[in-house]
Amino acid sequence: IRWRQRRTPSKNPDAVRSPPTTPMRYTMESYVAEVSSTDARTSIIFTLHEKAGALAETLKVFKDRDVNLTHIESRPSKTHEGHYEILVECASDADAKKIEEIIQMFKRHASTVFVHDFNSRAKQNKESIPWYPQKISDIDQFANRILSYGAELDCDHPGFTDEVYRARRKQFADIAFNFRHGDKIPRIEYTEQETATWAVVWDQLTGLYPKHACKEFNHIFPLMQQNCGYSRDNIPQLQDVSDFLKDCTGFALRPVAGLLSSRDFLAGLAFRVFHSTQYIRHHSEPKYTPEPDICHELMGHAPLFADSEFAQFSQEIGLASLGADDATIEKLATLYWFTIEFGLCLQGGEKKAYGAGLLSSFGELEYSVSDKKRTSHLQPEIGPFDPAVTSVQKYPITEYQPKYFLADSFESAKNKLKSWAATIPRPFHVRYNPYTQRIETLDKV
Ligand code: HBI
Ligand code: FE
Repeated sequence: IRWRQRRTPSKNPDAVRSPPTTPMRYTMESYVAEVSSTDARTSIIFTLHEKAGALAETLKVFKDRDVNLTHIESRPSKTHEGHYEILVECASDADAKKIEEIIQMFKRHASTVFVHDFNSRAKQNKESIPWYPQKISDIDQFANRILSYGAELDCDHPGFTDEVYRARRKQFADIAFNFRHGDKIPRIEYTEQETATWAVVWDQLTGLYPKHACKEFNHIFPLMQQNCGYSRDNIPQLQDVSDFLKDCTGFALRPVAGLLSSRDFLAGLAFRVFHSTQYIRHHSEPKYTPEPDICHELMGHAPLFADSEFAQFSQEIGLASLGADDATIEKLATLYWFTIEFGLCLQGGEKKAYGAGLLSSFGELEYSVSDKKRTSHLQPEIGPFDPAVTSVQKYPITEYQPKYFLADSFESAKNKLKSWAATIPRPFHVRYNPYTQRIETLDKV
């Protein structure tokens, strides 16, 4: 597997983290709020559900504190159906303390709050924490900011000139684009041609698994055949695979329309959500794909999310990424690369593959674990998995990896990752509450 646009910088708005959400007592309701202030005025934009009295209720927050409003506007929200965006401006002579109280109020009630303090940019940049999803449905927002639309193919893509393939890809992209948390993933009737492509990949890979895949993978793979439709002649449905994973470890699949930023992609893992493509590579080159496809996701990634330790390891990478600075996100994406994509582990004195990039690549799977030189490639270098070292290793994306990292077990990799993650400069701790499917944020003191 060779994906091109791997290393895309994540662009995140200046944003300040809101404190852990408390249950709503007040009926004030806001999904998103954005606060901008200059010496002259403070403006607040908030989103309200269309409901009689909702606006009056919210404006009461200002009235109760004697803060005079000099301007108010409303418009239907383009991003939240049935909601209105309200802009209010507070008078320049308003009491700063009162305004701060109001902002805190919004922080308690909005799922997302952006604060722009134009008077202290420098300070703001240093202290601002990138926004991150706090509840599982916040992941819906990622769909609006994919870096590339999965239906747009590069000119060197094997399906570039195939109109039928391109139309098919658009169907998949639209399904993913319209998917919302809680929806069932639409079932696909794969064509004979698509299923034939899957069978070619299946035949190649399943022959190598007994010898080269890690024991956890080999334990789970037959279970996928029994429980969620894995077979040579059937492309499994994402919903069935997701249901099975949910049963095993709570992991869920979510269709994705294109490439996500590392920040968004990793944030999904914090909620045990894995973004998966649903289309298959072009039939003209069944052994090659320039981007992740369903063969890579379902043969490479999905089985190990049914393993408890591997699931925990994956979630730890995700949790470490929440609100982290760009340099840390880069390190975590590198750790993801050398573990979840290209990881090896030592079992019974032998190297075995657990990374999805290896488990879905006929050529690289053998190359990565063999001690003998079998191909024209040089033998890869192998180092012990050590987050401090692994996280800064450079890597190529369009050829076999020259270096792999060897873990002792998923449990040990998880513990090493947790210790390393504790050294990430972040002024808060996060933990996941599986009952509410929310991130709980605790300030470090
Ligand atoms: N986006 N849709 C999608 N699929 C991936 O596998 C993916 C991604 N964005 C980033 C990414 N993978 C990783 O390479 C790391 O940057 C996390
Ligand atoms: Fe992958």
